[in-house]
Amino acid sequence: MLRPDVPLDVEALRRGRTTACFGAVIRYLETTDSTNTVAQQLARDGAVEGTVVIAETQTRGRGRLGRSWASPAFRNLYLSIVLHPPVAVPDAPRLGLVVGLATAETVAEWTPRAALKWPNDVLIDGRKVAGILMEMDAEEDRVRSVIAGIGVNLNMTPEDLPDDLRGKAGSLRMALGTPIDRVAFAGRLLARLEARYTQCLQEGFAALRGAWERLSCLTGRAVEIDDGGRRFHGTVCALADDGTLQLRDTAGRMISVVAGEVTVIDGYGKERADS
Ligand code: BT5
Repeated sequence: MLRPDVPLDVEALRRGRTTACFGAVIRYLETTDSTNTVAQQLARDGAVEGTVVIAETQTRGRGRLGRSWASPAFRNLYLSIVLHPPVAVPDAPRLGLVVGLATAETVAEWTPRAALKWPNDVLIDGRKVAGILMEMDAEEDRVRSVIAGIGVNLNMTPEDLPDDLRGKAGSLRMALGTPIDRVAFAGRLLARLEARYTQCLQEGFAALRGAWERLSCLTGRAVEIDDGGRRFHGTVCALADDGTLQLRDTAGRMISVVAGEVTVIDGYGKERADS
């Protein structure tokens, strides 16, 4: 049985670190409003790249567009990482896809049923198990910092789920039927994040596109995408080298979507073409 209140062994995480930079500094908090807010403050105070904030629970865990992130204590992973990417402001949003890929690849170490839903949700059997919140601090054309906030539902049980998330959210434990070692997961996540982030900076996002596509559960699916004003309908063809989603609409025209909420018209069915 999972004991409900066992803190994450942050010393074991530090000792087992396999990265050069990510997680060299870890700020561990039992409770906070949002790990992204703490990381933003640390970045403003000069925190080095790879500084990590982890909390056992968040009182105001954030999703995108003012949405909230359910953060029950001692169950899951709520982690933010300070980045100082040497990229132009318009290129920074693509890093969200990189963080999503690394997160999905980590989940895939535990289950081959892991899938990516553009832009960066991680699903198992159509249920969301991880979400990413990227927040940038920029001045004119210079990126000062980007905070990558990652929430992964590791040991959450059905009883931990708020009513509105039932049927929509899941956890690795719910999917696999066994408790998940949070230290092992966090260690692998930091390793994969550092590897993919470094690769993206050195080789460009296009080098990661194939890996992203292989985990995507959207390719070939009929979707509706709301970009906050317009609605696009079409079939997902591919992810472009610049991170935009390529749709073919009913008239056969190709559309590039930069950002938005995706609804899959006929459900997920089979998660990935190869699973
Ligand atoms: C996200 O937003 O998916 C980004 C979530 C990022 C959370 C991390 S935790 C560490 C760091 N600190 C923070 O304060 N945030 C980051 P979005 O795509 O807008 O999805 C939000 C929606 O997901 C909500 O409106 C719910 O429908 C659903 N949701 C909320 N909590 C969830 C959970 N624990 N698991 C699965 N789905 C959830």
